[in-house]
Amino acid sequence: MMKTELCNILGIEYPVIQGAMAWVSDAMLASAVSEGGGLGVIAAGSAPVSAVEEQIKKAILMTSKPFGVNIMLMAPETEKIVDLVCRMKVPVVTTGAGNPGKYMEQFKQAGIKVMPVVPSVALAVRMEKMGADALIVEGYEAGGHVGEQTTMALIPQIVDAVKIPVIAAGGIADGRGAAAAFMLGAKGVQLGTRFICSDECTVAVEYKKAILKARDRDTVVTGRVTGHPVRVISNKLTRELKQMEKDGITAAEFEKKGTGALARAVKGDVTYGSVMAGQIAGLVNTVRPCREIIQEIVNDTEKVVLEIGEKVFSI
Ligand code: TUI
Repeated sequence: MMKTELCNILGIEYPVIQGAMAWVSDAMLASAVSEGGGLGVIAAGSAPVSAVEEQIKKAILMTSKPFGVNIMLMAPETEKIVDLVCRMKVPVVTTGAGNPGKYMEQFKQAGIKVMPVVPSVALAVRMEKMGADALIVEGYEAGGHVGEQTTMALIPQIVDAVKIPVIAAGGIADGRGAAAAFMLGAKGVQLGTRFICSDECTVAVEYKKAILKARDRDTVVTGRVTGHPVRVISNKLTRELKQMEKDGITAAEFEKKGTGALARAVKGDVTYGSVMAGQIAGLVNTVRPCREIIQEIVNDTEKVVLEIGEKVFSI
């Protein structure tokens, strides 16, 4: 069975984490993933504290299994969200888009398991020293805010630099991707795009259809001028943004045009909204219950590791 030390640390059945996605991963999606044996994660994004509290309360009612809350560190109310998750003693916190160092002690005091997203070996080592329970290593293939390093290159380098478990994210949507990540030394996998195309994900059907329709080259990275580039599915908005970037748009102008674009996509405007998705979107061709998605990944990962590996070199 697909079990790793990460399962024991988090109290979950399978080392499959649902990537937090602002505006997308709510209590409905997170509880479905946790009920399916993985770890569901509510994204706080830049939502008000009261809305995040409501989602945490919902998740507590919808699952008795562990779940997580992701804190996006660029959000304006980060400190209040940190206080909230500590007060509510959510089982797991993941962080993204910044260094959570100054909150680590507070999380640990509340008995919360902490898994920061780290984009480099240096931050990975720092986070381990500060008491992180595991690390999420997310490559350039991922959807949303991305760094420059790929999953393939970054995972083994961070695995070699730390002792705590590493979770691979970015470019994984099936058992083959998961098996590859485990071969690189990961002890868990995190999937975002795959879980958008689940029955329980509450985004507009147009968002799911945009992913189902996407092919290998349909995602682009925009917003390099802002210092926090994002990967999205190409559409009218990205074509305009790319042109404006070529014409020398300023960071402030870019931010202004981008404001509200993710929410628009989530509500169904996939032409002029920001349809965040990873490079692996082309591999996602079905909308299924979270439980089935997890089961298929677990079954296929075991199959690849146990059966296919053996066949590769026997011609
Ligand atoms: O955070 C993400 N993905 C996201 S956040 C997001 S919301 C957003 N919307 C518009 C513009 C920007 C963001 C959409 N997708 N993934 C986790 C992640 N964290 N990727 C990279 C990082 C990261 C980057 C730098 C983590 C730590 C870090 O530290 C830098 C430092 O301060 O040392």
